[in-house]
Amino acid sequence: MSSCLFCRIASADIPAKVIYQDADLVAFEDINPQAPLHCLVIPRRHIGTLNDMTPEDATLVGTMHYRAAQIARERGYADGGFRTVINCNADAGQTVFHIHLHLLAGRRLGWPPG
Ligand code: DGP
Repeated sequence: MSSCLFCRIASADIPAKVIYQDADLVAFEDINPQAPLHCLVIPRRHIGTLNDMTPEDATLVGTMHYRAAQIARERGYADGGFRTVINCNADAGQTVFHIHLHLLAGRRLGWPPG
């Protein structure tokens, strides 16, 4: 059994509020939401950080963004706006070392992020 939290969510070994899933990706609600819509889009395949991406992963990471935009649209946030973020390593605030795309929407988001 994987020790990676998000691998275990992807395999349904640990429960999560899943919004979308297919052969490559899973999207689920963040356990500590920072906006009315805050979900995470992850690849099923373990990739630790953006630093671990290979050229073959580029399409997958693009598809993660496409899926996030689709979820935002389905929830009615496409026109008002939304944000996608991937934190990479400690200084950026990454705490779970399985690449994940945050999708945040439903409130006015500040810039720059803290
Ligand atoms: P980051 O700081 O970018 O590594 O974001 C990790 C996010 O993962 C954070 O917003 C909280 C979320 N998270 C951590 N543990 C769990 C969990 O067990 N379930 C769910 N749904 N989200 C989690």
